[in-house]
Amino acid sequence: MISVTIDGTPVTVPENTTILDAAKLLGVHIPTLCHHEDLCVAGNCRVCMVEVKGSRTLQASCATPASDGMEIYTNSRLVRTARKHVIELLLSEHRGDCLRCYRNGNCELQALANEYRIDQGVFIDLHKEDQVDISSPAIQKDDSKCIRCQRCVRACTELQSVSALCVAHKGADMRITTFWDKALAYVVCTNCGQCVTHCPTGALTERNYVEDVWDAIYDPTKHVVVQTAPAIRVSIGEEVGLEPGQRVTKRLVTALRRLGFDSVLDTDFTADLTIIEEGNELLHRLTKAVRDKEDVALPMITSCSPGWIKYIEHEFSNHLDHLSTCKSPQQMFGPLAKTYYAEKIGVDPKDMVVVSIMPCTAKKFEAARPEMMASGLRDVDYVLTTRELGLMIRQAGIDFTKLEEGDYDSILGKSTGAGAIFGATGGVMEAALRTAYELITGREIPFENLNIKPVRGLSGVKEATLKIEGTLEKYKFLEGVELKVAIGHGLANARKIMKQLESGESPYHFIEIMACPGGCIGGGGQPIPTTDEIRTKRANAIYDEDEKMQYRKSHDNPEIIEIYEDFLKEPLGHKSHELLHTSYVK
Ligand code: HC1
Repeated sequence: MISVTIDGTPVTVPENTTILDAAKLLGVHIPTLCHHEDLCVAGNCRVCMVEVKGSRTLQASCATPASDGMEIYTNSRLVRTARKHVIELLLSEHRGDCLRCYRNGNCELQALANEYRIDQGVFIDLHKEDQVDISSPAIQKDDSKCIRCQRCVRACTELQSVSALCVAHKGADMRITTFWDKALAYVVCTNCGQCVTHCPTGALTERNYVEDVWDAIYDPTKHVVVQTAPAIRVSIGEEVGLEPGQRVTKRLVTALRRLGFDSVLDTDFTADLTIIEEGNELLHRLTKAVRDKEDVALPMITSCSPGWIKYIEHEFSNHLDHLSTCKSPQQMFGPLAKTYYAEKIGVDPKDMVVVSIMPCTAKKFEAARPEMMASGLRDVDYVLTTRELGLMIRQAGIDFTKLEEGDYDSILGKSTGAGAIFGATGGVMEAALRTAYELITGREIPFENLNIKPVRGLSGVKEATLKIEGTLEKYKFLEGVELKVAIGHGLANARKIMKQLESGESPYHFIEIMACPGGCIGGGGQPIPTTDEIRTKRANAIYDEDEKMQYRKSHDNPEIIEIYEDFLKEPLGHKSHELLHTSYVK
């Protein structure tokens, strides 16, 4: 441990603690822009400068370790003046159309300019042409608002191992760009949106479809169906002023009705459906491999996360046969809404508009993929992020705290705890194991074993082994098999898992991969900020939701039973293949 004084107050901290973190321990806030706790130190914005006694220059507190006996001043005249100049310089290169900016009110640069009362300045437009890249259906990049802090570049490289964004040129010409300066739609971007959630300003945002959705709602000829992703119910609260980690499912339903959606339905329902289809697919592959000794692609890997799908298509396209052919729950919902549900409620599918509320920017890209037209129409018309839904709720003047509770419509509205936990890393695996156990053994999983703890939490790659015992007669060939599973979240972890698979050393039968750190609760469309502390609160809320549900296993969902009896007939059957399964692009 070492001792330092900060603004005259002594504090003891572990060795190698940065000045920034030492100050935090003491409750002293030092402003930063390039720093983000998810990312490595950059030290390039210089906003966090502090004075250290005996040092000739001011020091970047995020990049300077405290040393024993250091005397640090975070708020001296020198520091304040220098900090103010840095903010002025950043503002001089930043298009300050704050009133029209999507991040107005949630922009770190705006907050600092306000705090330091920067009331005049000159904007030097460094990037006159092609400032706004709207080539991607998911993400928008506006260089005129970029402060070159490189948080996006680090998120893309460190968290996601994608490196679609990079730094080019030097000095005043320096900019954040892509390989050969191509538009986002034409590079290896996975649309995951981690650049967006790590951007301090409005330089990177999701493509916003709020007005299109309002138009659909106001159109009396349209029946507008909304589906809500598992993670939304534990994060939308943050967009309307609640603390992270609040479960607001029933109020969310009421808010959506108040906004004017005609049918309020749930992606958790199709998450349950995914478990049935994917669980049977896994059993089918295991049967071929273990009983029939056929050469079949194992491990099978989940396919719910569209950022992950784009990543494997770009980076490991020789291994696409390992992906489950199941569409994601979002894309299972779309064609079911425009066929089965449309018929049930007597609406012409052409007059139906399907809107998804997702914690994910890549879902916008997924919905726009040409193969996602199993209903004969575009299956999902618009995808809004949690942030966009928050905006609609605020625009409509809805006070979330005063909303009464509501229930989802039926059918495609009922779900189980297994569907809910899809939103956290490890959740798909846990849901699948709950169902697989009962499918294989014909016995009910003991209540105390419903929470499968080894697959939970924020470790980058998690693994578990389950010995299969006491099988039904038809699965006798699986008796004694040790089922090995792994879970990865964040594409840098996906790369590790895929490298192992590529080298022929993957010991697993089944792998879950989610593109974003923490899974969908940490998705690129989630409230900003998102940090590990917030991810943990959202995940805990998801598990709490699960424990409070009437049903906790997908195969117990009465609406799932009904849709098979009524329409799909059997898992992996003809209708399922037509509507619920897909193939991938090399
Ligand atoms: Fe997800 Fe999924 S869990 S991918 O993380 O499988 O986005 O929440 O909706 O489709 O259900 C996201 C979340 C979401 C799908 C489901």
